[in-house]
Amino acid sequence: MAAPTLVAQEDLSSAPLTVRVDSARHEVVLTAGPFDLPSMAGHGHDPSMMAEYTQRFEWPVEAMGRGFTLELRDASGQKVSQRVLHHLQIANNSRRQLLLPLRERVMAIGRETRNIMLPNTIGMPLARGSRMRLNIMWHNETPRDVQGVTATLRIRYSPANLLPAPTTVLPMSIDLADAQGKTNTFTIPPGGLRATREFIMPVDGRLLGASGHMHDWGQSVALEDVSTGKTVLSITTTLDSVGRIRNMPVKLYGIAGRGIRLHAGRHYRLVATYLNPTGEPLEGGMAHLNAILAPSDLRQWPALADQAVAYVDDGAPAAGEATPHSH
Ligand SMILES: [Cu+2]
Repeated sequence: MAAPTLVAQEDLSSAPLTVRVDSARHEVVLTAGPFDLPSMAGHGHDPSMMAEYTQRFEWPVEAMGRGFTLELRDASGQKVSQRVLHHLQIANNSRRQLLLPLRERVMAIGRETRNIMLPNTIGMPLARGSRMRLNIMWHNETPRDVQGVTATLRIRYSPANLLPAPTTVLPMSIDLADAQGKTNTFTIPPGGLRATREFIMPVDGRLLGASGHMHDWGQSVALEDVSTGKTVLSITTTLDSVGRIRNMPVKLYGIAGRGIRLHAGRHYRLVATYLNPTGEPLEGGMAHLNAILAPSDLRQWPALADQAVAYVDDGAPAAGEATPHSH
C-alpha cells in the first residue's frame, strides 16, 4: 500500500517483538528490542542516518483502545530519553484511513509526543485478529551511544463489553503531503514555509482531540473551514533555540464539551507553518494533524477496498515551489 516515507540506513527488524495481554490492567503490552543505537548527533534529520524496525502482529483482544504509555530502557534498566526515537507507528491493515486509501494509523508517537490516555468514556474499536504493523524509526540525536534499548509500549483498553458503551472514536490523520506512491516529506526553504492542503470531509462527526507531528522548526498546524474562513482548531509548538520541538500540545475537546463538529461534504483546509532561520533549505519536513473523530455513523466509514481520496490538491509544494513566509 503506502510507499515507505523514509529510507533508513539500517534495518533492525531481526530484533524480537513480544505481544501479551495484561488483562488485570487492561493493557496490551508490546516489547521490542534490544536495539543498539549509536549517537547521530550532528547528522540532523537525514533519513539515511536512521535505523528502522518493522514487525507484524495480530491484535490479541476484543477491545476499545484508550491510549498508551511508552517506556525506553537501556541494557542496565535505566530509562532512556525519547530523543533516541524519530517515530513509532502502529498501522491497522484491517481498516483504511478516512481521507486516503491507506491503512489506518492507530497511533503515531514522535520524539515530542507525550503519553496519551483518553477517559474510559471514549474508545477506539480494535477487533481481535486485526492485522497490525509496528514500525519504529530510531534516530539517536543525543550525544551518547545507547546499548540494548528495549521499547515497552502499553496500550490501555476498555473491554469491548464495557457498560455504558464508550463513545466510538477512530483516528483521523490529515497530512500535508501524504499520497499514494510519493514521499510525505517536503523541503522547507530558507525563511520558512506556510503550506495548505484541502479536503472534503467524507463523514459527519465530532473531533474530540487533536495533536500534531512535525519535524525540527515546525511551528503550527491548524484546520480551517474553507467556506467560512474560520479556524476550527490550531496547535502551536514550543521550539528551543536550535528548532527542536520542546512541546507539541495535545488538545482534548470532548471532555467538557461535545467536541468540534465536522460536516460531511464540507471543505476544510490544513495549514502548516515552519520556521527556517538556518539560511539553508531543510529537507525532510513533515506536517500531520492527528485527531480522534467520533463519527456520527460508523457504517459511513470508507470500506477497506474503497479507493476514494478526500484531498482535492497535492498539499505541500515540491522543493523549489515553496512560498516563503516572513515573521
Ligand atoms: Cu516524522
